[in-house]
Amino acid sequence: MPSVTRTTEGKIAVLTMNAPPVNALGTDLRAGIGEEFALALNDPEISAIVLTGSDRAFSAGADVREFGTDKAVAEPRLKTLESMIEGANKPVVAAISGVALGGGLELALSCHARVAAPTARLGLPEVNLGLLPGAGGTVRLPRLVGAIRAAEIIIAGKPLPAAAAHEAGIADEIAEDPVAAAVTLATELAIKGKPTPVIEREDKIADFDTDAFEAARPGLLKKSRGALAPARIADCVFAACTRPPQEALAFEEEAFKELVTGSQHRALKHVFFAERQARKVPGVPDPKEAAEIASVGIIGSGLMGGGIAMVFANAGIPVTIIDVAEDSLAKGRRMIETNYQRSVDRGSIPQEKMDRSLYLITGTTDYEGLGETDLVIEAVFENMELKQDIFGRLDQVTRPEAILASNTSSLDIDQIASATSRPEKVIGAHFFSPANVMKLLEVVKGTKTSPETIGAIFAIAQRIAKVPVLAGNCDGFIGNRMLQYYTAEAEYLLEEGATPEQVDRVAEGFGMAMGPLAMRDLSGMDTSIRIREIRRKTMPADERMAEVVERLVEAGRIGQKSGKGYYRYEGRKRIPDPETTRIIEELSASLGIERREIPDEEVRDRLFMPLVNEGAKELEEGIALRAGDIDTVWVNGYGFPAHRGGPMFWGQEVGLDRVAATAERLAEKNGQRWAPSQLMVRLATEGKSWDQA
Ligand code: T1G
Repeated sequence: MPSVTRTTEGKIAVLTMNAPPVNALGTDLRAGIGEEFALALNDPEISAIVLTGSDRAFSAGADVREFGTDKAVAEPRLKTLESMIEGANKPVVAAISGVALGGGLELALSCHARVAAPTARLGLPEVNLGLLPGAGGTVRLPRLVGAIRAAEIIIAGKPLPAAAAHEAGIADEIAEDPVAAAVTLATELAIKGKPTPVIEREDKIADFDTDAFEAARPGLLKKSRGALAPARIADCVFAACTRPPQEALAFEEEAFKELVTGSQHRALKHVFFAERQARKVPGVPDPKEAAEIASVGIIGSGLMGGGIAMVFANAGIPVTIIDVAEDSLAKGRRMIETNYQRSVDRGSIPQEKMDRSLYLITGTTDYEGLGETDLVIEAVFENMELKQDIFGRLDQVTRPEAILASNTSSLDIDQIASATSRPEKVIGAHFFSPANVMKLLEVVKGTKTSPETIGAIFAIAQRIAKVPVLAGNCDGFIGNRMLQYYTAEAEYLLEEGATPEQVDRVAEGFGMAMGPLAMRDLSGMDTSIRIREIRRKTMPADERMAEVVERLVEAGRIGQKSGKGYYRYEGRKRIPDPETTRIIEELSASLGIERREIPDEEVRDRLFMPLVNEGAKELEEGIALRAGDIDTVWVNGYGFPAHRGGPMFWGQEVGLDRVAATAERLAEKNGQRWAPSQLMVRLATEGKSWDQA
C-alpha cells in the first residue's frame, strides 16, 4: 500500500514517498502526501520540510494507469498538493534521487528548492504519452529556464541528467546525499526565509518576446510528424508568459484535458505498456535471475557488427570482434571511431565516454580469442552455408555455457543451430540498422532454444537499452515478414497509376519517418535484384511480383548512390522525375494495366492494412505472442508512428472489418497469401479486440 513515512532531523520533517516501484503519484500516494504535509505544516516543532522518494525514483509522475478514471482527478490532486506546498508557512525542499519525471518533477517544482543526486534525471516526458505536463509544468518551467528553452525541454520529452538540470536552474544543488543536503538547505531557509515560489517568479520571462517565440515555433515542432501534443505545449508555454499564472494554469488544464481524452494519448499509452509487457515472456525466467553476460564476441566487423559492438561497449561490456582479415578489422575499427567522434563533435557524448567504449572494443582474426566469452553474435552477410560454418567453429572454440546468437534478419535459426552441438544455446538476436541507434531487438527462438537462453538475452537487452520482443522462427520473423506486403503494395500501386511522390507523401503523412520508395532509393535497389529473382522462383503460382525495380535498375536508376532511382537527387534532396513516370507507364502498358487516379485513402489502406492482416496471421501461428508485441516491433524497428499505437492498435481503431475487406480485395488481385486472417475475421465479427483473441 503506497504510503509516506515521516522522520525528523532536528526541526526538519523528512517525508519519504513509498509507492514501489517508481512512486507513481496515484490517489493513495497523493493522499499520503497530503496528510503528512498537513501534519508537518501544523506541527510547531517543525520549521521546514524535506520531500523525497527512493534511490530509484523521487517519482515517475502521475499514475498513467489511472488516466481515464475518476481516480486521476480524486482529491488531493497534484495541483492541490502543489498549492499547499507553495503556500506553506515553512520552506519545503525536494531531495531527488533516481528519476523525477512528469508530475513528479512538477511536484518538485512547487517546492521552494530542489537538491538532486549526481545520477538523478529530471524531465517532463508527457509528450511521449501524447500529453503535456498537466500540473503546472508548462507554467513553472519557463519561470526557471525561460520560454524557448522550456518549450524545447518539454517538447523533446527527454529527461535531463542532474548536471544539466542544475545548469539550467531546475535543480538548485547537486549532492551525493540529497536528503542530508536538503535538510541543511531547509534549515538555512527556515532561518533566512523561504525563496519566492517558482510560480511567482517573473525574471526569466520578463523579456518574453511574442514574435521571437512564434518565429521559433516551426523549429520547435519540426519533429512532430503529426503528433498533436507538441503544438499544444508551445501554446501553453506562450500562455505561461503572456497571462497571469492562475489563468495560465487554467489554460494548461484545458489543453491537457483535450489531449488526455484523445486517440493519440490512447495509442501512446498502449505503446508504453506494450513495450513493458513484451519483456515478460511466459515460461522464461525473470531477466533479473538470468546468468550474467560479462563479455561478448562479434563475428563480422561490417556495418552491423560494428554497430552491435558499440552497443555493448556503451554498456561497459568488453567486446571482441572477429573478422577474417586484418584490413577488414582495421576498416571496421575506423568506422566505429568515426561514429563515436561524430557523437562527441555533436556534443551528445563526452570524450571520455568515447575513449572508455573504444577501450572495451578489441579485434582479432583468431577465433581462439572467444574462448572466455559468454555470448557471441554472428553478424556476417545472409548466407546460410557461411553462417553454419561459423557456428560450427564457434561450437568448437567457445565455452559450453556460451550463448551463440545470429543477427540474421530472416534465415532459419534451427538450420543455423543444427551446425552446433548446443541448439538450446542458439538464438536469433536481430538488431536493426543502425544497431547503435535503433531500439528494437527481435529475439528469435529456435525449436530447441532453452528458456534460460531467452531469459539471458532479454536480460542483456535491458543492459544495452534495447527493447526486446520474442519472435518465432519463420521467414522474416515478426517485422520483415510483414514488411514485404507493405513494399509489394507500394510497387503495385505504381504499376496501377500512383506516382512515387504520392505513395511516399501518403506514407509520410501517415507518420512514417520516410516513405517506402524513398527508403528503397536510400538503401539502393541493385542489391535486391538477386533476392527478388529467388523470391520470384519460389513464390506461389497465383502471385506475380511487380517489376518496377527491375525496370529502374535496367535504366541505371539504382537509387541515391547513382543520383537517381524512383527520384532524381540533388545531394540528398529528392526530386520527382518524369523519366521514372515514363518507365513505369511503359511497364504498365506492357502488363496491360490501365492506369488510373488512385485516391490517397486507398493508397493508405493498401500500404498499412496488409501489415495488420499479416500480423494477425503471426498471432494465429504463435510467431508473435501478443498484438502489443507486434506494435512494439513496428514502433521501435520500422519508424511506425507511435502516436498511432503500432499497426495492430491502428487496425483496431480503423476497424478490423475494414481491414478484412481490404484483404479480400487484395487477395483477388495479388494472390491468396493476402487473404484475410481467420482470427481477424472472427474478432471483427464478434466485435472483439486482439487481447480478447
Ligand atoms: N505510471 C504508472 N506506472 C508506471 C509509471 C507511471 N508514470 N512509470 C513506470 N511505471 C511502471 C511500469 O509500467 C513498470 O510496471 C514499472 O513501473 C517499472 O517501470 C500530471 C500527466 C520511470 C524511467 O512518462 O519512463 O505525470 O511492468 O519497467 O525501465 O503532468 O518507467 O513492472 O508492471 O519502465 O527502470 C509522466 C514513465 C506520466 C514516466 C523507469 N511520467 N515511466 O524505467 O522501469 S504522466 C512518465 C518511465 C504525468 C503530469 C503528467 C520509466 C522509468 P511493470 P519500467 P525502468
